[in-house]
Amino acid sequence: MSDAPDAMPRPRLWSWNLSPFAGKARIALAIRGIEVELIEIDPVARPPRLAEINPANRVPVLEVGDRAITQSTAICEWAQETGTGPSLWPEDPIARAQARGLLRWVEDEIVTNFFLSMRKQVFGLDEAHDHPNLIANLRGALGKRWRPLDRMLTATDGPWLAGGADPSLADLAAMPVAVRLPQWLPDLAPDPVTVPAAAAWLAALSDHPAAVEVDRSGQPLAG
Ligand SMILES: N[C@@H](CCC(=O)N[C@@H](CS)C(=O)NCC(=O)O)C(=O)O
Repeated sequence: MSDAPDAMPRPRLWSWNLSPFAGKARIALAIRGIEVELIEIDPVARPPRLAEINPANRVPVLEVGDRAITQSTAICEWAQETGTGPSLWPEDPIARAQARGLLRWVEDEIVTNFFLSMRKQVFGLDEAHDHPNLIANLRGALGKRWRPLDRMLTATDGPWLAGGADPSLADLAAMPVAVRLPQWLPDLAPDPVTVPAAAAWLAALSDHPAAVEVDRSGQPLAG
């Protein structure tokens, strides 16, 4: 470890093991070869310091020196700019812009429908605001996304949404779904006969070496 005056302390990632957005940040940081100190939060008893560094009181947050980066995609972009491992984006500007569009689609249509339904099942509906059928509606919406996903994937030359040999961030964002869906809601998994590319995509994501990050928990903040 260097003791040069400008040596940067190891970044600290505030995370929750079950959060798909924190999972995405853990995955991107690991792929780019950036070691972080992982702080685990309890979502029902969040440490007061979390709201100090992120007034939205959400994870993930990355502390780099005395500054904090919020929003998982912003953390991943920082990892892209400062890390050295395989790129999270295609090189070509148009392919890169397309991959950014696909990331948005994957998060809005796949990650959110799946994890919000699980969150509502575990923590309960907000009686004042949520429709009583919300969980079933979210799961129904997820089931309707496999066909368009399958069509997006058959337009590429391999298992990944933006083509190429390595997954882009558009794919990696779904890695927590790829790992958790067979464990938690196997009946909702895409059918390998009717939507084979979608099923193969989830399988390729859960087989990827970075998938170990989905299960990675940190330590609660000491003190
Ligand atoms: N758009 C944010 C979403 C972050 C987010 O919603 N985090 C959840 C965990 S999955 C959270 O901390 N929720 C706390 C809350 O809803 O109060 C990102 O990409 O970082």
